[in-house]
Amino acid sequence: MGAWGPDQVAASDHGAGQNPLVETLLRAGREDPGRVAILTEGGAVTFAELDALSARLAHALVLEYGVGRGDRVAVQLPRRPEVLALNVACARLGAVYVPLNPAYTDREVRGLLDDAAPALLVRDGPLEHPVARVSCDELLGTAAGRPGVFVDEATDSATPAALLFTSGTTGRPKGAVLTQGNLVFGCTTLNRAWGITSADVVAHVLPLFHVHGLFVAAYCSLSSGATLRLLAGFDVGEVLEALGASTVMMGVPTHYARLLADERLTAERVHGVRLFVSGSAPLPPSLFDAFWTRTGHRILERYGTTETGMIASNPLEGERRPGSVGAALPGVEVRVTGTPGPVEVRGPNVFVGYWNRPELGDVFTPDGFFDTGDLAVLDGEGRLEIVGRAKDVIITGGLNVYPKEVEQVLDGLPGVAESAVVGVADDDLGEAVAAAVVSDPGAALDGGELRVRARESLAPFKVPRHVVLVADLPRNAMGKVEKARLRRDLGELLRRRAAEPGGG
Ligand code: MCA
Repeated sequence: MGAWGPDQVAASDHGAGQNPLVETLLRAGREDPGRVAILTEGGAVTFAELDALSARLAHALVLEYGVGRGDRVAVQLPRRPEVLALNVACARLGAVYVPLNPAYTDREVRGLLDDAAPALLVRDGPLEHPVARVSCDELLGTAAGRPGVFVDEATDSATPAALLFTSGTTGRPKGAVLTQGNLVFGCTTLNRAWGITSADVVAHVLPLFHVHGLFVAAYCSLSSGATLRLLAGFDVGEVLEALGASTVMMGVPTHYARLLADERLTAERVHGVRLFVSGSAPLPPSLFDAFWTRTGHRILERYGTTETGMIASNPLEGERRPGSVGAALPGVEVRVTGTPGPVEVRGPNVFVGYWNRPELGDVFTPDGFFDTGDLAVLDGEGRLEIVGRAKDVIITGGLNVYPKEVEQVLDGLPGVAESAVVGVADDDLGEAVAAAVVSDPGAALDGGELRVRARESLAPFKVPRHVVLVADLPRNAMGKVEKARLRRDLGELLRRRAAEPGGG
């Protein structure tokens, strides 16, 4: 298998009167419904309220918008507790949740909607697209008068639950189909591995449209009956304040670098926190060490991908090694052939295929492993060290950017003959997107102007931070752009520029 589409979704098995995802997410809360599930600046949502709101939303989705089992529901909303209720509502219907980054441009969203063909888009602003659309407040208004209980669609672990787009090396995003089973396995496994219980308060600073923020941080919290402290964004002062009353934080290395850059981060301030988790991008050992020295905490680094959820983790008890992402999680099989070799994964965490992409063929090995595209060394004790990527991807602030997608946009701008995009080292973001651009003969290009024009087509995090105009691109004898050399040359140039007086 490997290509998924509407036919497969409709044909997936009906379960025996159960819905594993809804039961997993709401079970702990139902045991103590008065407990706070989500805490925001605006107030608290109890588990009973979350349960009832998700039921009302499920009624509204069916009755007003005709959403049924297998239908996609695209959601492009800012972080607010109702987004989690909407996600649970989709699970109640056996529908497929399609989260979209609010920072995407309309061009990007239209492309994803054409592919996902959702029954409904929940988004606050207008959009030129034939899809049925409703704003979050309108949907909540419609849901308000409905019953707070709902007979959940019977599903099973094979029922598709989410479609998450990851950009690809060709520049065309691919939708990874994750099942209810993938998501249930993911959060229950992590809760055991990291000891998350109803006694925890999880400081939540991540986007709610990626695996990390939604299926790891939020799902671990909800499914264990913990309290999710949903912060408005990543304001260091507010995060430090929240950490004073939290027990767990999950973040990307940029979050930890930003906390460290603030002298208010002290051991006393985070004395109630028992666990800091990092993922989505490599955690530099220097950052691990500096955080440990300042706070006494050894950040727990773990590793995963959109297609596989979480794969490996450093231990809760025992040695957390800088530079290592730890051992395979229980129930997950990891295979690395070679030193280094590609990380291949098999298990209940692994997605079922890409949406509507039969041309990709079977994306699994004959014995059912998925190649993550990362390169690693597996040591004698089963610990993984990620040493590189086979895929041409830049990880900036925990977000993946595929150079091809950016190059296609730059190449389409007037006056641009060609471009090449690479990641360069960046203290804050880990890597920053940088572009080398060759102009058409006679064209007078300006880097700042190119960034503005690129921004019209690309979400801001994909827009190159650095645009360098060059006479030509470094190529090998075959005429292929030498990305490694370009990365080195651009890195050096940018470092020199930053060191000049007034640079930076
Ligand atoms: C924001 N900007 C960025 C990034 N984020 N530029 C490059 N890379 C980024 N990651 C841009 C904004 O568009 C803006 O540009 C300027 O930087 C400042 O924006 P601001 O909103 O203030 O940024 P921020 O709030 O400081 O965001 C930085 C951030 C954020 C907090 C690190 O990027 C973030 O939340 N990252 C986490 C991503 C994540 O959850 N990844 C998980 C996916 P301008 O000034 O031009 O407007 S991966 C995953 O799920 C896998 C499976 C896993 O293992 O976890």
